[in-house]
Amino acid sequence: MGWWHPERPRAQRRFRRAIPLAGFVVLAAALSGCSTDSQWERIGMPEIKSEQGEHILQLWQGAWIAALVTGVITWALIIGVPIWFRRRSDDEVPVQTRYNLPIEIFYTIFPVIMVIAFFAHTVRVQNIALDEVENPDVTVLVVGQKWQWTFNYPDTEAAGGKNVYVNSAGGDDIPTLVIPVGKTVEFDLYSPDVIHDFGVPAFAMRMDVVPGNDNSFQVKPTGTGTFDGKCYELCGAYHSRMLFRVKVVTEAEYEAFLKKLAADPEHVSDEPVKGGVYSENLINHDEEEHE
Ligand SMILES: [Cu+2]
Repeated sequence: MGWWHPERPRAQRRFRRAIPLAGFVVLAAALSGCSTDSQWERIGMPEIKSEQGEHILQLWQGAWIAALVTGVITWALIIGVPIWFRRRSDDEVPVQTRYNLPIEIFYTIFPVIMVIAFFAHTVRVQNIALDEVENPDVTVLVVGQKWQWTFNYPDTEAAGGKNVYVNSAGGDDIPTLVIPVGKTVEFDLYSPDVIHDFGVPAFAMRMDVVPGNDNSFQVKPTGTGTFDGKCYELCGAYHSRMLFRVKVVTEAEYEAFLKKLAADPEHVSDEPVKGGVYSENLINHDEEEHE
């Protein structure tokens, strides 16, 4: 093999050093930026205000770091190899490689390991995010109907044991769901008509509201403030109107809010409000049809 150009072994050595170096640089840059102060560091996620959401944000960041490290190594190979191993003189015969067993084993096994790692972390974080404690501090019966949200507070009773709820006052009014900070809040999801999806970006949580299958999830808000919520499932003509606000307040403010609500006849009903007149007609109509 004496006819090999003397440049080649040096190029190969340089190439071997470059791969771990590129990976290390990306990993170091990514890990040092693994805080949540800016949207760049959160990789597009909003500021997260729930304990469950923090785990989801970490999964999101970790997945991007892993994908980026893989990407940089792959880009370095695609761009680097033709440069490092280019023909350096006209009378040179390129090295005639048919296969490289270690590399073939590497690029078969490594993606499988990556998929297993992504899967394991996703399952781990999903289990944390969907974990429910036996006795949540607050329970809200969330009703998604065509086309608005109603929030019943079954833990609270108005005079005479009546139900307390919040929904839209009609027109452009958006209902506001008020919950206390630092407490475990359970959302029991109910739909009288079609599939909706109850979600709050600031909590990094959402879940389908399926008629006949009452889902639930819990969040522990980590900061006060007012956040946007919406329906995440295209549910019909006025799906875009299914907006709501979430106001996370201190416990004292929360107690005062419930007291005020219970004293307001507009927010008190005999039974939990599980759909407006429209959906009640729809249910009655369906039942008549089935009789
Ligand atoms: Cu909807």
